[in-house]
Amino acid sequence: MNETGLTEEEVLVLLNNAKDKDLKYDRVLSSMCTYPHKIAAKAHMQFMESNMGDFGLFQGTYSMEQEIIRSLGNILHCSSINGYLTTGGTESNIQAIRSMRNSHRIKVPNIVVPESAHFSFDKIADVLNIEVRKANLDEELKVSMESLESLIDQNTVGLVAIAGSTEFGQVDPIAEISKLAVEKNLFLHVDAAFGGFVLPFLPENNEFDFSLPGVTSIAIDPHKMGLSTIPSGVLLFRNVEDLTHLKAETPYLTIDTQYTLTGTRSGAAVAATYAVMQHLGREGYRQVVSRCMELTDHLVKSVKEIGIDPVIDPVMNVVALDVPHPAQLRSKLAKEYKWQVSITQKPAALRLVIMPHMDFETIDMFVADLQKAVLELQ
Ligand code: 0PR
Repeated sequence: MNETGLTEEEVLVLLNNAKDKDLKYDRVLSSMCTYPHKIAAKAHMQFMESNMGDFGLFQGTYSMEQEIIRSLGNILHCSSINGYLTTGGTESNIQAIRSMRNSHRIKVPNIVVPESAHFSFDKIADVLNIEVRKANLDEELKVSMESLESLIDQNTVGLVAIAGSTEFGQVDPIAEISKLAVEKNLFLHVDAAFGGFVLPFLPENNEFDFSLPGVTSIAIDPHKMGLSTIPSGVLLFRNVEDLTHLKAETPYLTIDTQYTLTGTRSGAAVAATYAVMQHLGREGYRQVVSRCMELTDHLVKSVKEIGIDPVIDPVMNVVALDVPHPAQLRSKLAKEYKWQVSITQKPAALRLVIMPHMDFETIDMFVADLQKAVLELQ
């Protein structure tokens, strides 16, 4: 920072220079984020000073947060819903596991998660000092029930299931896991950070939410397929007691207690999420998801025509392609063809996320370049 400040114009030049170095989403097939809906961006700007860490001062924003929680409870089949807006899937997962851990008095607690769990669970092991046991996947890349069950012991405080895995977009057998959780009296957290704004809007009925009696909490991110602004995650609990395991006294605020991990929290993200949910409605989200699925189907059909198969038939708008040398292909596509794609670990494949910023023409251009890049690597 200089002693004397710059003019607004000078600062805007600096901002534009930085913006020019950022990639636009147009050729990005590796991200679970996208452009926020216009109305979300507007709402975000309107509520930028609003701090949900002391929501006694911001009752209007707080009422919007409550409405988001109620609406999502409705969509995810729970009338007794409790929760709050987090910064995203990582915080929601941390808090869900922290609640499980705090509700038990076990010296060396563990949780069992699918091997496909997001890397936030590795952070959780470290932050919460809890053992995270990873269950094997079956050939469809869903968690194996046999492996999951074999890892449970008397120190297990809960299970995790994924509704839309980060790498493959796969959904675990959550109805079966829910049964097991009820039988063993264990908490069950569903990580629907990505899939939460996809599965309810697909024509097929994928059982993953509170309609399953064993599900105790769900993470769902408006800043991914919800078309809200960053940082918007939501953590939902079926039972209010599970939220109270996260309680902290806040004697000098306008509120007496906080259940959140962060103190100061973005009211702008609350307003943005509320605005886009009100504006799109279920019908609007159905259209967003249906278009992403049409694009995904088109992509899969096109790559099959050039001899490339998906690792699994896509369940949602995440596709992993079985290609030779995925890592080299990824860097070739980035350097020579200016496409951002990512890769999966096990099995190694090329990973594409078909977000709302994609269109048919762009997919066709990508597939043409993919074909060239694959040939060049042979
Ligand atoms: N759970 C699941 C299933 C996820 O896919 C992710 C993130 C998280 C939790 C964590 O969410 P937050 O990142 O909101 O804390 N999945 C993407 C990933 O790690 C996030 C992402 C988004 C990555 C945009 C890249 C990118 O450009 O792959």
